[in-house]
Amino acid sequence: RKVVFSGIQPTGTPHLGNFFGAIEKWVELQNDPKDVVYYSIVDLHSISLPQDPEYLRNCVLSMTATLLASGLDPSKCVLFQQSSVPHHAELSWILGCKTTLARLGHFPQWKSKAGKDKQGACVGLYTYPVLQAADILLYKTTHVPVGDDQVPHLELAQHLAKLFNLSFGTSLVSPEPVLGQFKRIKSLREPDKKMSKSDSDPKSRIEITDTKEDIAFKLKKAVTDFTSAVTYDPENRPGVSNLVDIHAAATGQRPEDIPDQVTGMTTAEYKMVVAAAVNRRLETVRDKYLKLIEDKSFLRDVLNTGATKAKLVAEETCSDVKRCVGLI
Ligand code: AQP
Repeated sequence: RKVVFSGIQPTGTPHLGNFFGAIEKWVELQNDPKDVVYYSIVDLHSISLPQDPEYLRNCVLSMTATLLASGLDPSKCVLFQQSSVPHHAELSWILGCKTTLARLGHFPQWKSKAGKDKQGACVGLYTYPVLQAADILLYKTTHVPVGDDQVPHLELAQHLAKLFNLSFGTSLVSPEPVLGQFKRIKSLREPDKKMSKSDSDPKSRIEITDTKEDIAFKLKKAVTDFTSAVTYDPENRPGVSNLVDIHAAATGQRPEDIPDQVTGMTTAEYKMVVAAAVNRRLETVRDKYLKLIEDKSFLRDVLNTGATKAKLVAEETCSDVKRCVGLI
């Protein structure tokens, strides 16, 4: 039996990177009735960078609607808001007391998100991977579907599980990553950066709920290069190759197989082929989202039911760890 856990931050509307890199895998993993599957909207993580309270509140509900519209089924998985289960913060504190500053300083996410003024960055951003380890370890998770950017964070969870089991005799489980089939999707404006919810330029990403017109507009504006033909060469032609990656992911093909299908096409023409493919993949998700977002009390019910189920397991693991380290 697998126990699956994964999280997504309510920092905006999920984009193609989140969708192809994580959510599609989430939907697939909920389908084996033997497995126990937890998906969390990790709002505690999201306040490690400044958030507007009203925007954050709305994002939790719109994220819930987007995940349900993408195919998550609350009868097959436990979908909940992280801050409604207080054991995440509690276990995070305990794990943090055995995590060195040196280990946390190496994480790429800290280096990129803290900016140049590291002394001015907040503690929550630094200890983010410890909270992520707590999220995973609380449910005795065996499998964590993540984008490849999250693998270093998962290694901390593996390290802490082993360390606590050896030092204190806890029975934490060391989790394995489940990587999506597709590469990291890049920003449409700066293809050397990943596509991101919190990028200040909305043209850098295609959101799951974007209209057909939005999708075509953003792809039209996508940065490519001065070569007109479509080739797949991520190293030397990151912009065009990102479009090929998006096209491949939207149609379930290998990126290497795409250029032969579009020989003779200019990149400008190809962008519209990609736009049509992305729109086809997203249109039912978008329609379902628009219906779901109208019913806020249903969305809150889904999250509350999920939190009640999650708490039962989280409470048990947290109490066990507290006993082992001498707090109970
Ligand atoms: N560009 C991407 N390509 C592939 N996978 C991606 N993921 C994120 N961006 C890409 C995967 O999506 C999952 C949820 O991510 P998250 O919301 O927890 O945080 P993130 O990785 O920091 O994503 P964003 O969109 O960049 O959010 P912000 O801007 O708020 O930081 C993860 O499994 C991640 O790997």
